[in-house]
Amino acid sequence: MGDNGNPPTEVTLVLNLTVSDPGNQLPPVTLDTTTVSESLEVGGVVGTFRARPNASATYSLLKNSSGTFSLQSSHLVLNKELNYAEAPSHDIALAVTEFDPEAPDTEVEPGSPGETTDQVLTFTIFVQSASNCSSESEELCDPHAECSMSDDGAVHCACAPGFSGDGFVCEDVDECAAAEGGDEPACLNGGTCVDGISAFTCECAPEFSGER
Ligand SMILES: [Ca+2]
Repeated sequence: MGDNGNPPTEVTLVLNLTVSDPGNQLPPVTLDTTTVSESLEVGGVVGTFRARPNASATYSLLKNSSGTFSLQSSHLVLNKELNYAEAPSHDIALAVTEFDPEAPDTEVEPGSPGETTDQVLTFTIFVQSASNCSSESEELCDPHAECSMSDDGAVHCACAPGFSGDGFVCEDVDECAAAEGGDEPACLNGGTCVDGISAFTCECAPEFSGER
């Protein structure tokens, strides 16, 4: 049986078009890290800017959070002590002039080798508090441990009361066993000792009542 065209067949075409203009793509200048420890000393490297492969780039800071940073070639260097409580993050603006010797120049001087690109990029640098552990460093500690950090950024873990260990692995102290070490049993008159956190409790035998 053929299609006589009645009723008319409805056809829906969905077209997804992605329009891109390679001339407007930003060269991927990146900063290799955007977090810095509050304890980094002045003169220390916060991070390093990286241009496209094959491209050479020169950088200058346009916006610099009251002179917190300086540039040494492609390195972002700390210029002032950081204070997490006063400024947990810093916004900077970077002027980048990139020269890619392998890109065909299509605009300024057709025919000349290489392409120069000027752009302004913004970055936010996040300060990590030296005294508070980040969630990543917290994970190093046992769930029953407190995390702290020293000025050099080292993570310290200390077992909570009632637990023993090195802080990275903490085990519940058996208070019943500790109490058994004395002259009398932990629980009197045949009571059953139940270990708790930093304590033990006694379940009395049926014919007795009381704490122990
Ligand atoms: Ca215990």
